Amino acid sequence: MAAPSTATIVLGSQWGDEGKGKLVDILAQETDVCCRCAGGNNAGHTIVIKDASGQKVMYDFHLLPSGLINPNCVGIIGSGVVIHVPSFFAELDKLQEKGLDCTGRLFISDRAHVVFDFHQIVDGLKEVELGGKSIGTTKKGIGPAYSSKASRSGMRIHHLFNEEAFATKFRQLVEGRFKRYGHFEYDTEGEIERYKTLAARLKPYVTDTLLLVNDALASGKRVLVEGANALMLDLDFGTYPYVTSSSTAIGGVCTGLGIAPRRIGKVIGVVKAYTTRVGGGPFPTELLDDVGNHLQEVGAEFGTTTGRRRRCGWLDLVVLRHSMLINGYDVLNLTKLDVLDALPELKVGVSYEIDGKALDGFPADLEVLAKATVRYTTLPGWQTPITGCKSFEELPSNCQDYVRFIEKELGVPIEWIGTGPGRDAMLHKS
Ligand code: 2SA
Ligand code: GDP
Ligand code: MG
Repeated sequence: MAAPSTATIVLGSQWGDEGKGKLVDILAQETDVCCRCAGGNNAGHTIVIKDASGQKVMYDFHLLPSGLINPNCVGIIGSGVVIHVPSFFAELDKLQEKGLDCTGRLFISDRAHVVFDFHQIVDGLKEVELGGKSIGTTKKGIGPAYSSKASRSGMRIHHLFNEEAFATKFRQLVEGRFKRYGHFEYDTEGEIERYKTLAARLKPYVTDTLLLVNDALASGKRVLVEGANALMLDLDFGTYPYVTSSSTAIGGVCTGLGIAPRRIGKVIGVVKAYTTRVGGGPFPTELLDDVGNHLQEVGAEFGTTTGRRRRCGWLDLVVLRHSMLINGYDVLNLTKLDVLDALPELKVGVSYEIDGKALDGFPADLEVLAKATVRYTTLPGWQTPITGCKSFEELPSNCQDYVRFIEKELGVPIEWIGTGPGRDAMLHKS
């Protein structure tokens, strides 16, 4: 029997949309099992590949692991994920239409929590209550579903299979929301009926994934974990309250899959060559000028799930050091370097200062953060397209210097460099 293996972990290091999906798809070509451990269908992972006839095909994954593009890869949705069952099927059907059959190779944890439509309605109502201080959520019901989980009133996937108990609990949950938010339009009995059909369709996918993933590791299978959202959106370590409601950091891998820390292998941080954020909340290196618009347009920075315009700014090393401290990246994947091609000079945020004194870490208190100014280092641009480059050495020297500067500042090697959206636009730097 093969020696036990460890899982390779891909995590977002900034505020999300670094290009995790693309790396996961590439790594999944050599992977047996690909897992999601946190978040829900708020996530959006875009993958651009060429089919056998050379036609461009785009996939957008939300709840399902991106590794499923490899037809031999098994997908696992772990207990830390929150699942909106109709969206799960919508995504599955869309993949099927594109010729990707997941039958028999996709499994959902029976311990995962369910996101109901009323969670999504409540998500919208909470945002309205917050007024000008709204989080800018995806309105997918993620926060309210994790709230139900934490307050021990949520429903897990296994609850869907006990019709009578489900109906009673479901009515109680909806009544609770009516008490809190006033009566909103909701067909409670219709939903209970709908979930009978959904549960029957869901049954073949549901299992104790805890055993599945641990068996895979014990038997030496190659296991890949796809992080969702990113470190700065982590419930504990992100810019709270402008965060998502799950543990997007390395800890969420253990709690969201039920694997021991010693089963964690290589941890890969995905770093966009600049910074973006979608939704509300602080963004110290944000550019509200033509350069910001340039990054947004050239980088096609629109939300994969909601289509919202993403805010753009310079690379922020304070964010990345904070991220590195918590996730302990072994290597990095620097993505979207090509988006910087046309810029004559590039700034990189190197420290935050208050009254001329550099802060030690990333501040917990957003009021402190608001008082800080960013100190930048300026590097020359390369003003040459890099998408066709096939090796690190082929990159213009200013571009190589930008990469080396980041490596040196963070003290972590950059193993891959993204030079375009396609699967083939990824350099492996030795
Ligand atoms: P939520 O819906 O409760 O998780 O929102 C809370 C905050 O988390 C942010 N968030 C995201 N940020 C970046 N990308 C995400 N996925 C989509 C994408 C986003 C989209 O891939 O583009 O399509 O808009 C994502 N999901 C959640 C969110 O903006 C809030 O700031
Ligand atoms: P994720 O949430 O981290 O998986 O990232 P998203 O898929 O939400 O957003 C990243 C976007 O950038 C997607 O549209 C990708 O196709 C695209 N992308 C990924 N890597 C690169 C790259 O190196 N260059 C360019 N130009 N686009 C990239
Ligand atoms: Mg995304």
